[in-house]
Formats: sequence, C-alpha cells, structure tokens
Amino acid sequence: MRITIVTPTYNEAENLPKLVSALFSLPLDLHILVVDDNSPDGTGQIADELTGKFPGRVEVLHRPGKMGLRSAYLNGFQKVLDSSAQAIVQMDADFSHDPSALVNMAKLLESHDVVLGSRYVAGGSVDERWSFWRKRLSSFGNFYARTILGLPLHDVTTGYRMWRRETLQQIPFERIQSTGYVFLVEMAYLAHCLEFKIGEAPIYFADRRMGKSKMSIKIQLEAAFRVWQVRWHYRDLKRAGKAARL
Ligand SMILES: Nc1nc2c(ncn2[C@@H]2O[C@H](COP(=O)(O)OP(=O)(O)OP(=O)(O)O)[C@@H](O)[C@H]2O)c(=O)[nH]1
Ligand SMILES: [Mg+2]
Repeated sequence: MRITIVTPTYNEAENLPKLVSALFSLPLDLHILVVDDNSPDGTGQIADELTGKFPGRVEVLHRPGKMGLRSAYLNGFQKVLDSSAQAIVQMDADFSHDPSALVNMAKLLESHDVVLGSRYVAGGSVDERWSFWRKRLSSFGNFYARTILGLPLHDVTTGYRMWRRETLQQIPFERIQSTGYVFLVEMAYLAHCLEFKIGEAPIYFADRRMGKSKMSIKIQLEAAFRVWQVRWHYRDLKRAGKAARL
C-alpha cells in the first residue's frame, strides 16, 4: 500500500529532517508531502534539500505565508489525490506523533475507511509532563465534542490520522469551515455522518520535541463554541448518511 504523509510545517527546521529519517526507516511504502508556509526559520529550504536527498519520495508545497492548518491540509490533500497514493496520513511535524505508530494504523486501515491515532483508547496516553490542567482540558474537550456531536469515538481532536484514498475522495471538502482544532473535529464528524467505518489505534502523544507550544485556554473556549456550529452546519448530511458521499 502506497502511503503519503501530509505534514504541515511552520517553524519545524529542527524537527523535519529527523522526522523524515524516522519515517523512511519504517517498513512501509511511504512518501512525504511537506506543506510549508514560508516558515521564518527556513523549514522550506530544508524541505527542498530533503527532496534532493530522497528524490521522488519527498515533495514540498510552498505557500507564501502562514495560512493555517485547514488550508494546509486541504491544499495538501488535493495534491496527494492527484498522485497514486492509496492511503493519506495527517501528521504533525513536531514529533508529537510517533512515526512508528503508522505500522499499526496501516494494519487497522485494512478493515476500516479511516484510522485515528487515539490518545484515549486502551494503550493510548499523553505526555506525562503535561500539567494536570492540560490533561483535564484535553480529555474534557474530547468528551464535550463527542457528546455534542454524538461521535462514537474516543479521540476526536487527534491530528494523527490515516485515510483510505477512497474515503477522502468522498468527503465534501468545500463545506469545511473551521480552522485549528475544530477543523479536525469537523473532519471526524463528516466521516461519521457519511457512515464511514472509523478505527482508533492507540498512540502515545508526546509534547513537541523542539520549539514552543501555542496551546491556550482562549483557543479551547473558542473551539467549544464552534463545535455547536459544526453540528448545525451538517444537519442535512447527518440525515442523508451514506447517500451524501461524493
Ligand atoms: N503549513 C502550516 N503548518 C502549520 C501552521 N500552524 C501549525 N502548523 C504545523 O502543524 C502541526 C501542528 O501544529 P502545532 O504547532 O504542533 O500545534 P499543537 O500540537 O496543537 O501545539 P504545540 O503544543 O505548539 O505543539 C505542526 O507540524 C506545525 O508546524 C500553519 O499555519 N501552516
Ligand atoms: Mg504540536
């Protein structure tokens, strides 16, 4: 199975080369698409150097400036769906997502339409250095979103996911409105409304290895409100189910 990893980068110069080596040491048929938003720390140039080092296996999509995760992924998906990738992975470039989990995720994808790397199923966990409050906030955020949306999932905000090509092709991307975390919730909700079979593989979520964390209460509160908008926005799809697939 040919798998393409889409990894958005913004100031990941230290992490990216290490991530690419770690990925290519796995026993999987992997390709990588880096979506860089003209990172001030030169991640874009480093990504270009990696395309020379791994010709045909690393590609870079350069964008002129910081435009956020949603458009980074949507642009990335578009490009990958034009290639012969059979599975598409969403993955952070900061080592929060352990590359080796992909082996398990790929196995689970054989019997599912999409696989989430989940911190909140048996065997999954978050960085032990997370503060009590950050842990509570993350697990409460998940409980909140999955309850309001009726999602039968344990980790709806995880950014580590593996999609079958056919699944992504049937999702109406042009309807997606949210950015940041809620973008991830929204994509999970779309997959659920369209009645795709969603698997969850346990992951250990590490804090970013290099660079600074931007997580804040303000981001979480805004997200809490937007979850209601997601529910309202897709009420037609929720009714239509499978029939609404593209
Ligand atoms: N291309 C692009 N990548 C982004 C943007 N914002 C974040 N990223 C990347 O998206 C991934 C996830 O973002 P992070 O900054 O790690 O977000 P987070 O994990 O919620 O927060 P941290 O605690 O800071 O790690 C990382 O690989 C970032 O470099 C953006 O606007 N454009
Ligand atoms: Mg991160």
